[in-house]
Amino acid sequence: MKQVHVVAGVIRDVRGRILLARRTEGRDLAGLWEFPGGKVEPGESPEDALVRELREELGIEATVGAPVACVPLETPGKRLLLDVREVAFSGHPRGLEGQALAWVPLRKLVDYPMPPADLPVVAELLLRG
Ligand code: 9L3
Ligand code: MG
Repeated sequence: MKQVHVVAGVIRDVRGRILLARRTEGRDLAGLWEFPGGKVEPGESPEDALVRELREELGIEATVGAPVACVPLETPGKRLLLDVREVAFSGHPRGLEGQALAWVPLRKLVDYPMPPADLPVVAELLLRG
């Protein structure tokens, strides 16, 4: 079975709100809100992949911090591992691939429909408070 290693960031503004990105039409899980990130490429470290993805998708310069959650998920076609890290950044996030962005207070994260792999991440963030 295909193994997919995905990295994503918890990106916070000065008010503590968290950045979500909406997956665009024509991709899997279109319309759902996710922690921004993407696939680790062969030979790439998870940290380098996250910095690259956030530069490509949001135009920010990220510094990868502490682990938040690591979520294994098996779907009919593939085995996914979602590795989520805290991220510090410089710059102003923009949806460079046409995706909508939202800054969401911690307690409102549950109002945003998300891919299954992102839900345990929300649970972990809520536990931490
Ligand atoms: N995925 C789930 N949650 C996330 C991210 C960034 C990605 N926070 C899933 C969606 C896809 C797979 O990982 O099934 C690969 O992501 P992408 O390369 O399509 O963004
Ligand atoms: Mg992506």
